Amino acid sequence: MSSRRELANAVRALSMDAVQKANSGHPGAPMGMADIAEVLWNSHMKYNPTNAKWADRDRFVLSNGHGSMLLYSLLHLTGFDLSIDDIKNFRQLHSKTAGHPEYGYADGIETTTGPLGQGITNAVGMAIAERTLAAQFNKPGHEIVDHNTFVFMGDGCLMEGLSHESCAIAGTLGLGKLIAFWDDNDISIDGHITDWMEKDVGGRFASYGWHVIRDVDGHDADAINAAIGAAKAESAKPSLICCKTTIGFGSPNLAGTHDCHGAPLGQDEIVATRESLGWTHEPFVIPPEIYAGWDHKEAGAAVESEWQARFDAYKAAYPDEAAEFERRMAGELPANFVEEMDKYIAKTQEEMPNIASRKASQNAIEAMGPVVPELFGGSADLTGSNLTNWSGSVKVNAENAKGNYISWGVREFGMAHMVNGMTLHGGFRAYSGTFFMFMEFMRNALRMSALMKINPIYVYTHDSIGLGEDGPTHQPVEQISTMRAIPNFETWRACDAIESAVSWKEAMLRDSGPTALVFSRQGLKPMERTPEQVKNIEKGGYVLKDCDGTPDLILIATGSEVALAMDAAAAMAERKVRVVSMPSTDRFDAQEQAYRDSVLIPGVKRVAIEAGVDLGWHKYVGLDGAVVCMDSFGESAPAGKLFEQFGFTVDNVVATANKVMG
Ligand SMILES: Cc1ncc(C[n+]2csc(CCOP(=O)(O)OP(=O)(O)O)c2C)c(N)n1
Ligand SMILES: [Mg+2]
Repeated sequence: MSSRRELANAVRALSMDAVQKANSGHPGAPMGMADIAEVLWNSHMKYNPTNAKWADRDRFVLSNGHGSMLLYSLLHLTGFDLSIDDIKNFRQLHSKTAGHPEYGYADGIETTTGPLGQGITNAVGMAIAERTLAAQFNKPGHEIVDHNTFVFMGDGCLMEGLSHESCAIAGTLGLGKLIAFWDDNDISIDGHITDWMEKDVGGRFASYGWHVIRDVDGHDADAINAAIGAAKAESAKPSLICCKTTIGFGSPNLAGTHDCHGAPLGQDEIVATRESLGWTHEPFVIPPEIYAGWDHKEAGAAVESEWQARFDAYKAAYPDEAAEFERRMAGELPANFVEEMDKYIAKTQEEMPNIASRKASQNAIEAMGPVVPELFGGSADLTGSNLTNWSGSVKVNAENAKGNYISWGVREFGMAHMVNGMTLHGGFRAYSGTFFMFMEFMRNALRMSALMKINPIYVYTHDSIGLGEDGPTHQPVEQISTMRAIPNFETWRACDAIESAVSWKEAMLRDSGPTALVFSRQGLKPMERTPEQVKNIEKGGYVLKDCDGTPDLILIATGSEVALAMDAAAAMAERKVRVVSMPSTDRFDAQEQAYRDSVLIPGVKRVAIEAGVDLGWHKYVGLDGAVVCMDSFGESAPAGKLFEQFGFTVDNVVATANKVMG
């Protein structure tokens, strides 16, 4: 039988050889963490390589995503669908083995990592999801949800502010099944970290309320094994296992230095490393006894079938709950969702409430709540302003896991990446909430959810200068345009309660990308619509008010500026003016050309109105059109005064329109 060290050396060899072949990549971390990974994956972790998506598997997150070859080696060796050719294709176009682990590229990759601090934060979200799903579904004697979340992270993840946000709340919540390993190797890219790393990581985590296991030799399998055992035994606190390691372990001349962090070792050093490790096999050749030592297919199938038997017993005793569990883990909405939402939308159009769209958003959540039990909300300490809660909201906290709402604290970036983690875990449709301005704190989480094709919902209230007196620090100006620039990201800015309800419905129906719902602080006048117009809202842009014959001008507006466009059109009664409401340019762009041409008739002059920068609007108005917009930051004043000050008036729109029409 191969020794643990020999098994770990297979990871080292694959990692250094793949990086060498690609002539790029990061051999240091995989070689340094190989012994830890070997103990975890061979002796502790619960997973089935032939069914990577098994619901009750332990989750594994490589937060130091630059060490991707570590994960690829583990997936290959244990028997996931990742061949030796995939390993040889490391970092090549269309390979499963991208530079950093990419979610959806290969079985067993639980999240895309690379931006440091993000993986650990996703992992906290996964652990929150596990805990709450267990509380919602487990019954006495039937533990169908019961798994750990394991995270590897380096010094870089710990230096990132993001890790403070998520690890602090993980401690507060007492996430006992979260177990993180710190690759304490004293090295980051600039060299030895003494000059820039905090001195007492263990103390920091202890202060968060974590169970800290210090001074574990990350190259001593017995010590690692004991530490994991101790971590699993602690159920009231998350555990941090501080593993002292040597980066590039095995490389005689480069181990322990930053030179092996992110560059191939070089042919000569690889030869020397083979010798020092006693690894005599050719590159990409793994002897059968090593494969046998790693192969987890049989053990994985056994552990899953043991769970399946438990699930079958649960299903027999609680058939409805079992069906709900299966539906939720499959990410399918309840069968009556669309019907219920359409009823709610029709009712809202009938009642035409004159309310802020943030209130309309809350009303939509209230309508969805009883229908969609997987809805999980939260806000970064602005619940009363974001109106992200509803009458059925039950708070999740340290004492109570069986809820559907969380106060994330003042942690926007952490919130967004924890929500991503919950989404990746499965079983929840999770949404976050904050002031729109603070999307800036969250930007990389938005981007990562779009990149991963997952569907969290971002609720952003206080959408423009319309928020008034809080002033320019809180008034978004350029945010909506930059959000529209993110590929595979959908942004909605509703003009009234009806569009708000539709935007929620569309966000919920989206299954391969995230959605931001942008809402106002101030009241918005409801618009009259025919049923056909109500139906067209989901197309992202539609004719809200038309004229007879070909228009002289099309006014395009979003959000609070739609009412202004309507007033301006009324003031130009002598001209033929069409008003287009455009709650989502992303969605409108996805419509067929014929529909888009029917709304924005080719050749007709256009003016767009939005209380944000003009970036992106010339695509719709052309070079002979105009945009009534912001070209500076806002000011602190009542909203009405600000709209006047910045030109969002009927007079200015009419003057601009007249100039365009000539
Ligand atoms: C947010 C972010 N900033 C910077 C980087 C670039 N980067 C990749 S690895 C790394 C150093 C990480 O140090 P550590 O986690 O200790 O990794 P080790 O060198 O020990 O493998 C940096 C700065 C990144 N990937 N993400
Ligand atoms: Mg390091």
